[in-house]
Amino acid sequence: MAGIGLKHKKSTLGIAAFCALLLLTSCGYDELRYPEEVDMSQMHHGAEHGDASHPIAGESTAAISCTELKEVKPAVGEQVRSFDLTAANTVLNLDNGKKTEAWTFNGTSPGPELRVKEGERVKVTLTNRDIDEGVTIHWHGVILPCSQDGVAGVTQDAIGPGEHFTYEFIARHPGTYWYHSHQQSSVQAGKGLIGRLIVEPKQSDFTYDRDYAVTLQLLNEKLKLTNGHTDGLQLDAAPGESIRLRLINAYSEVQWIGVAGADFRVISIDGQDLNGPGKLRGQWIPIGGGQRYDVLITMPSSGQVKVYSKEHKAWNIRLGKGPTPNPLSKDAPQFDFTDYGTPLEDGITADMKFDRVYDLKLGILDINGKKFHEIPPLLVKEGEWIKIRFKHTFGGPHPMHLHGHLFKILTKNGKPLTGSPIYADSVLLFSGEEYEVAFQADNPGLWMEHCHNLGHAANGMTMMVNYEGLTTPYRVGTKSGNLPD
Ligand SMILES: [Cu+2]
Repeated sequence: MAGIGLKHKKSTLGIAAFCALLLLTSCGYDELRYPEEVDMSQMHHGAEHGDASHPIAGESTAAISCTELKEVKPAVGEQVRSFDLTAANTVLNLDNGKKTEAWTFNGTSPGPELRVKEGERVKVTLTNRDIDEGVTIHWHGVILPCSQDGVAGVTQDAIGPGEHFTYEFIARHPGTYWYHSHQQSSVQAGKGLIGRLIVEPKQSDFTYDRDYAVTLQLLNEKLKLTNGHTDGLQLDAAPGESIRLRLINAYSEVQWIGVAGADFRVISIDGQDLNGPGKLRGQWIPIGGGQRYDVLITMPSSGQVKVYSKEHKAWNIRLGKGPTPNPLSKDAPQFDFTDYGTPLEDGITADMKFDRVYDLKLGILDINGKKFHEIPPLLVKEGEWIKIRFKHTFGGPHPMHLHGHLFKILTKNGKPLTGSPIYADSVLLFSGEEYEVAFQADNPGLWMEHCHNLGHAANGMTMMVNYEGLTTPYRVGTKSGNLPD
C-alpha cells in the first residue's frame, strides 16, 4: 500500500513540476512573442554569424528606409487596375443554412478573387471597418517593393478601425497567388481575412478552355470551405475541354490532393510554370500551407473528374457531370517534383559560387534553436547570390516561405533536381528532409522568412532576410500593437 501511495505522491509531484515548467516556459514564450518593441531591421547578431567581413545592418552605407522603396510612378496612359477591400466583422450565411462569425474582406471569406493581367499596375485600397486589432494585406508570393509587402511592424503599421492603406504594385509575374492579413496572421487568416489574386499570363505554354481558381480553407478552426462552400464545389466542364485548375492551400496543414477520373499535369507550382510537365495519373499531390499547385486536366468522355483531399471530404471539387470516378488508392504514390518535367539550363546550380550560405535547422517550433526576433536575420546585399540549406530535424511538416523573392530549389536530401527547374516562394519539408534553395538578392528590403503553417509561425518559426543598410520606422511589439504573426 505504502508503495502505491509513494508512487502516487511521486506522480503528483511530477505533474506539479511539469505544470510549473509549462507555466514558466509559456511566460518566457509570451515575452518573446510579445516584446515591447523590436526593430526588425536591427536584429543583428554579428558574433553569431562569425563573419566580421560583413558589416551589420545600418552600418554599411547610408540607411535607406523600406518606406522609400515603392513602385515607379505610372507612365502616362498606363492602365491601372483598382480594387477596394474592406475588412470587417461579419456574420456569414453559409450554404448549409448555418451562420458563423468571421472576419471578411468585402463581406465574404475568401474575399473577392482579384484577376489581373501580367504587367498591369494593381492598386488596392484596404479599409478597416471594425477590426480592433488592426489589419494589413500581404500579397503572398508576389514580388513587389518592400513598402507594399503588408507586414505589420516591418513594412507598415497595422491599419486600425476607420483607417485606410493603399497598396500599389505591378503584377510582373503571372501566376496563382493569394492575399491575407499579416497582422496576427494565424488568427486573422484563420478567421477569414484571405482572398485570391490571379495574374493571367500574356502568353502561356499551356492552352486551356477554362481557368478556375479554388481556395481550400479552414475557417474558425472547424469549417472546411472550398471557395466558401461547405460541401465542396461543382464547376462546369464539358467532355474534351481542358481545364486549368489553380489550387490554393490557405490552410496551415499539408493537404494531399488527388485527381480522379483523368490524367493530369502539374503545370505550375507557387505560380511559376514548369518546363515540359508530363502526364500523371493516380498520384497524391502534397500541398503545404500557403502553396499553390495548378493542374491541367483534359475532361474525359465519361463526364466527371473529381479533385479532392485525401483526408477531408469537404475539400472536393467536381468538374463536369457524370458518374463519380473511382477514387485513388490511399497508398497511391506521392507526386515528386524533383524529377518531373524537362530540364532547362539557367546557370543556377548547387555548386555555383554563392556570396553567402546560410543553414537553417528547423525544430518542432524553432529555427536554429531560437524563436521570433531572437533568430539572427539572414543578412544580404543587393546583387549577391544566396544559398539557404533547410534541414528539418524533427516534428511536423514545415512549408518555409520567403517574402519578396522567388528561390530556385536546387537539391533534395543532397541530390540535385533532375526535372524542370522549380522556382517557388516556399518549400515544404517533411521530417528529416533537407533542401537547398538559391536566390539572388535583387529586391532590397526587409523580408520575412517563416513557416507557413501559421500556427508554427505564431509559435516562433519566423525570421527575417534583411538587406544591409535597410531600415524601417515601424516596430513590432506590444507598444505599437504590430504583431505580424
Ligand atoms: Cu512549420
